[in-house]
Amino acid sequence: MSRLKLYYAPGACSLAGHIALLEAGDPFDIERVDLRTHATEHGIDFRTISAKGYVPALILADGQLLTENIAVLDHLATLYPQLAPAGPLGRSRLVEALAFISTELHRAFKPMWHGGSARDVARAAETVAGLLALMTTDMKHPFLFGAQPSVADFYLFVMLLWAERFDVEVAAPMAELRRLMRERPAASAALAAEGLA
Ligand SMILES: N[C@@H](CCC(=O)N[C@@H](CS)C(=O)NCC(=O)O)C(=O)O
Repeated sequence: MSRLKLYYAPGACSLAGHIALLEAGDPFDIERVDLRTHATEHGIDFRTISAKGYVPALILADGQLLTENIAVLDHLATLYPQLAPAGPLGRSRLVEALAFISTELHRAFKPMWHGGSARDVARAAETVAGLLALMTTDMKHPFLFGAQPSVADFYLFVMLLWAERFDVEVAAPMAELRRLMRERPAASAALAAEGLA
């Protein structure tokens, strides 16, 4: 058995898994990927590791490759149950939140990241603001499921950093979640390790 290894790009959605690994506290490995050239920091063509070519990609202890942020974060929550909400519906609520963040929120940023027209970017900003506002309606405060953050909060935090970067105003509970997440040692360590402190 060896350590988990995360392939990441600075500030990308892989930051959620990076924070989760630091929160969990077990030793792990990490390797940066240049998403433009596909080269890893060790000079390997990342597509030989994951044919999908995007991050996150997690190498499991038995050497298997796991991709897709929902699956990666769900797996980390399996390994580290403290990163998931408790209760009989806890796991389903976690997957519900991860799916919403991935398929609705994350996707809504596309025009901002991929050189959309000013009109598309403005529309995307409205969509993002609306989706974040929707998430505040069932949030348990200060995190999605109450007092402790889950892997879904880590993913949401990345989306909130993106919202800040693209000047999308967010409602007070989301600004508070972002502030609290920034104060967590694991989040600040992950940001620093990715060169974003
Ligand atoms: N379906 C993937 C998408 C992940 C994704 O969009 N990753 C971005 C960074 S946030 C990326 O690596 N983009 C580079 C590319 O697609 O070539 C997932 O949910 O994990």
